Amino acid sequence: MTSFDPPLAAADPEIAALIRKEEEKERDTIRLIPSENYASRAVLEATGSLLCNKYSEGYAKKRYYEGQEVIDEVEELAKSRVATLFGAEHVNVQPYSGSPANLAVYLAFCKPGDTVMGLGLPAGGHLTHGHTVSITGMFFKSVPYGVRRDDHRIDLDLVRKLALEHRPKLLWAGTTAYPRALDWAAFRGIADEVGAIFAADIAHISGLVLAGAHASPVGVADVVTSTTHKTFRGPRGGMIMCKKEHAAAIDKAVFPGLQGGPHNHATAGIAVAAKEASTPEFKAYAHAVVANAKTLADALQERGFSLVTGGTDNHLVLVDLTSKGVTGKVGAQAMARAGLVANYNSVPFDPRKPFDPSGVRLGTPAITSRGMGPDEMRRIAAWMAEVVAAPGDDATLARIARDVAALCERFPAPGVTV
Ligand code: DSN
Repeated sequence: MTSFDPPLAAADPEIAALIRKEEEKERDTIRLIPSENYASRAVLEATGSLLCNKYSEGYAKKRYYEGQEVIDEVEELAKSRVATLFGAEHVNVQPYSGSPANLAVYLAFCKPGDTVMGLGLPAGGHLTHGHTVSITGMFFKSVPYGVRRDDHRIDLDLVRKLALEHRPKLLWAGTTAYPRALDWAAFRGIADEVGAIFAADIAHISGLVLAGAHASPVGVADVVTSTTHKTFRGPRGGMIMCKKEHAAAIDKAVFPGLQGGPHNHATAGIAVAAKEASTPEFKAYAHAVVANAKTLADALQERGFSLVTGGTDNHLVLVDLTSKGVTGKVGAQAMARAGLVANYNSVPFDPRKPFDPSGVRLGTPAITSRGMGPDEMRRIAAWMAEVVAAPGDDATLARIARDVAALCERFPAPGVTV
């Protein structure tokens, strides 16, 4: 049998080589994309396990397939660990990722055509909070709210005004490119005033929330969704937490409403990540993510960069490169050649198109997982200043890329084995 079951390097050298190449990239570059992180070796091992072989439609003790003794235990362990971490009444760990988790919320509480409200994508919201090109903007009547023109912070007066006018069924609070803390209580108040379900999407900040580095919406919102691979540092996946009264509706929406069999290997990875997140080390990590983001923001401002909202409360910094005379795309592409991997991003009221916007989005979750601290944040800001001053200067970019790789060598990345 062994001869039919060779290891990856022998079975498929092409894919093995590509995985190794990606591992080298993740090892040798400074990864600044705020939605990315390094999953630990233990999380990777669980996620790459043969639990992927099993079909388990349903929930523990109520499956449509036999042989679930082990899977039931894995899923229940993942659920109870997540529930304890966040203080949640009910948890579902089956969503394949953040977008399916959010779709389950629509399915649980809305009918097609219902009115929904969320932060508009151009202001830092997520596609699935009702953006026009998303199914959530096509099948529901989406009324986006935005940020104020003067300080680029969420305009809660506008949220309330729009909510009173449009009486949404569902009100989202959650962001992908917004550097400030969210006022969960204010959203709760507005939802109550208009009889809306209040859904908080904490995909970007779930690791910060569970560690107390960001206020928690659990127990405030009716339902809380998250991915599991960002600041939570787990495998790619999704989870939903809700009050007990909504448990049946949420579970039914995930399965059979939207999905078939859960990805049991991902569930195991979530369980491992939840165990890791329960440690004092993880709490220190989450607070360091925020401290690093603040140091990075200050260092960038000292070098004349213009930041959306003038700073950060969380894990990300949104830089408007207009004053530096480069677009977000040119800036992000030059940064990548220098080993600083970020993504170009729209800034609020951006006059440029999303495919070549004015900003770059930076985040500290991955670099903090490597143990980088204030000195490295200042170093990164200095490199960024050099890059945007000479985005076409190949020699400068190559020299910075070498220095970046040398710095990375001092900070081994979790999960990277090459
Ligand atoms: N939009 C992704 C990001 O923030 O990178 C997450 O869904």
